[in-house]
Amino acid sequence: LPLFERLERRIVDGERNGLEADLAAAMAEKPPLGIINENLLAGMKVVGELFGSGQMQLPFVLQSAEVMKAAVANLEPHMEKDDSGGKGKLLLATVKGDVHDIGKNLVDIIVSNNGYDVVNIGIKQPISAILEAAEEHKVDAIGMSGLLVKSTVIMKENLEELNSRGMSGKYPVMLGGAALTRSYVENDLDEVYQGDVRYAKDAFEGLHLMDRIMA
Ligand code: B1M
Repeated sequence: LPLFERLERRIVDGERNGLEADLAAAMAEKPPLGIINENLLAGMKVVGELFGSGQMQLPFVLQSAEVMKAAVANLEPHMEKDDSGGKGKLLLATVKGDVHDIGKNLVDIIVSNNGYDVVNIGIKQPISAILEAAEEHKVDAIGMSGLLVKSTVIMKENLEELNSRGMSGKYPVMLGGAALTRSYVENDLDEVYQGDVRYAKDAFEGLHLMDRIMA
């Protein structure tokens, strides 16, 4: 297979052998973010389709996710960056009950490479832990990620918790993840949250939202 198709195929097949060499060759042709967006994410999309239609079993999905993570970790040091920090601080968490973190970690990379500080507290985080970290680190915004349909319900409950603790005015909230839709966030959840809640379709929109929040 040609190089870029081979990279996509590596994600689908969960094939790590030779990954570094292919990534090095790919970086001679395009920037790391282009490789992630155009090739690696295309592979993850296929994985999602195969899994969703019952043609791929969970352990293989996990292997694909691991190759994806290894590829991103390999590319990350080669990205152009302004990692001086200081433009503002974002807390990131995957919500309670949800282990998916590839998307959240991409948001972390893009936002922190563009002059923001990110406090990434990981997966399966209950709202109590999210709020504790937000207060401790004095963040400017809270970002929650979730890929399961049930995570969209958890996000709603989390916003209600922020309301009832009187913290909605303090924390703008950014939400992302494949199970969300823009209209669910911007219509339904906007009705629920007394503060500012916004939807980010991808990591770049997350960065633009941070720019708007801090403007
Ligand atoms: Co899971 N999984 N999974 N899985 N998995 C999905 C989400 C699913 C849609 C697959 C499918 O059926 N087609 C399905 C959910 C169905 C539903 O809820 N209706 C599903 C399921 C069912 C499950 C399990 C329940 C399976 C099981 O155990 N039987 C289980 C859940 C465990 C749990 O969470 N409690 C499970 C487990 C796993 C693995 C562990 C094997 C693995 C995750 C590994 C990991 O993340 N460390 C995994 C994977 C890899 C997927 C798919 C195939 C790929 C997800 C991914 O990484 N995509 C996924 C299929 C799909 O999404 N269509 C699927 C690439 C990533 C970059 O995209 O995270 O969407 P994404 O991020 C995007 C944007 O959404 C956005 O930016 C990113 C791009 O720039 N974004 C944000 C994300 N978060 C953001 C936050 C922001 C801003 C933007 O601001 C805060």
